[in-house]
Amino acid sequence: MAFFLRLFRKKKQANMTICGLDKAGKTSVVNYLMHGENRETIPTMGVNVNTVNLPKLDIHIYDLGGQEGFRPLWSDINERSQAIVYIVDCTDFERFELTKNIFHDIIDAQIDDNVPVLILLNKIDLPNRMSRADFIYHFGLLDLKNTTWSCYETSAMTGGGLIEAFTSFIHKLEDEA
Ligand SMILES: Nc1nc2c(ncn2[C@@H]2O[C@H](COP(=O)(O)OP(=O)(O)OP(=O)(O)O)[C@@H](O)[C@H]2O)c(=O)[nH]1
Ligand SMILES: [Mg+2]
Repeated sequence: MAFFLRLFRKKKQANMTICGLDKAGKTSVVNYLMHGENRETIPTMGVNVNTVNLPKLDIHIYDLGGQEGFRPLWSDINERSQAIVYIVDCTDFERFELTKNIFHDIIDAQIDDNVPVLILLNKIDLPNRMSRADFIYHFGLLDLKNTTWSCYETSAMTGGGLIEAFTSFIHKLEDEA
């Protein structure tokens, strides 16, 4: 009986939000995940939603617009998400404090402690970038006591690091489904 119930049980759903400042590479990362290649993007106006159908789980990916005017939309979506991906442009030293503050506001005010957080240090194909170790320290990741986080270097231009970053993150979501 349990076997038949499993066969006909409705598949689990999870929302995954992709956050980060405008031009960090959120849509480019989603494009690489969906199509296996870099595709030209335009700034996201509001939010794009894509669904990935895995055997045990449907993941609804919310790719948020990062421009200032769209950021007030984030909290409602983050509050309904089971996973957060936060993307930082590793060459954007000028807006480091801004993106750090926005990140910590999400962690402190918009998600529960049990929501896993994947941080991508994106655009590693470019020169003059911050190192992962410096980033982890200065971004305050070591101060996060209750959040399960992981941090990977990625390039949505070459695809570098994306498989490594998402494999264990998505398996974790599947296991929890
Ligand atoms: N060199 C390099 N360029 C990238 C990378 N990822 C994104 N870009 C470029 O950065 C620019 C912005 O990328 P998007 O993916 O549109 O950025 P976004 O975070 O979705 O921006 P908003 O939608 O405005 O919030 C585009 O010109 C991309 O081609 C990367 O890993 N390396
Ligand atoms: Mg975008």
